[in-house]
Amino acid sequence: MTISRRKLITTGLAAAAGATGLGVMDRLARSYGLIPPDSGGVFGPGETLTYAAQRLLTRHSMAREFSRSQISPKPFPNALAPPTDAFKLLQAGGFRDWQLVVDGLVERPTVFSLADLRSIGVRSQITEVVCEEGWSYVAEWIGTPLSAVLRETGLKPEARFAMYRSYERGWWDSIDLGDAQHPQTFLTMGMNDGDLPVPFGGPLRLRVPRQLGYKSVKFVNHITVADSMKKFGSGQGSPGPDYGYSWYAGI
Ligand SMILES: Nc1nc2c(c(=O)[nH]1)N[C@H]1C(S)=C(S)[C@@H](COP(=O)(O)O)O[C@H]1N2
Ligand SMILES: [Mo]
Repeated sequence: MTISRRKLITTGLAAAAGATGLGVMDRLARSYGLIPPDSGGVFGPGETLTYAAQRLLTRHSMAREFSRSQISPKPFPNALAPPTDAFKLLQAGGFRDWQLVVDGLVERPTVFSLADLRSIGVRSQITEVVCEEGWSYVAEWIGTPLSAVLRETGLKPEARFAMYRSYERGWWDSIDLGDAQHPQTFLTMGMNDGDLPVPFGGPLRLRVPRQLGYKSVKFVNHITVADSMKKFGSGQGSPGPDYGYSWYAGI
């Protein structure tokens, strides 16, 4: 997309939102694939404008990467529900039986072990986890880019979102394919040169460094590629919007 076209669309969206509102903006945004799944919620018009503007302006931008010396010495993880017995059993086995299911609108639905993911290719990034509550820390994250995993499974033409679920009850989220295929979106297995500790989401956490911490779901065990988020939960892309947190949390 050329700059002038971008400008036209963002200006158009802003003008439409300010003036006659939502009908025009909705039509414009819809025709360019810029409607977030929570556009129908209380903050709907605002969410659409934020998401659309970010998509157009920062689709390919990178989250800031830090140097090794900037790694936070003693980050503390957010509080978690106590692990279930089934999880402890997996942990006792060194997570050799951990499975990541990738299904939905993919050419080849696949079950990956952690070793399978490693064999696809492992990379590292030093990025920041930023919680919406105002704290953050920098760590090195080691893992397999989600884009590489999706290349293994292939994507059907209708694919638009990657929905991801956690082993932890109630935790799931989704990102659009732009973010799913972004070079910094990793399925992480390691942190600061060691295995990813359980409190930080080990054995497998999806790191989405271009969005707030709550999108980086811990204990990921299932990814479903979808054309729409309508059929999941309350249809807004994640549980967040039900509690006032926007689905798109770009930083
Ligand atoms: N499964 C799961 N994932 C989760 C959470 C959680 O409680 N459970 N908390 C989220 C929130 S709100 C933030 S800010 C980050 C916190 O990451 P940290 O514990 O590494 O600081 O993880 C996110 N991922
Ligand atoms: Mo958070």
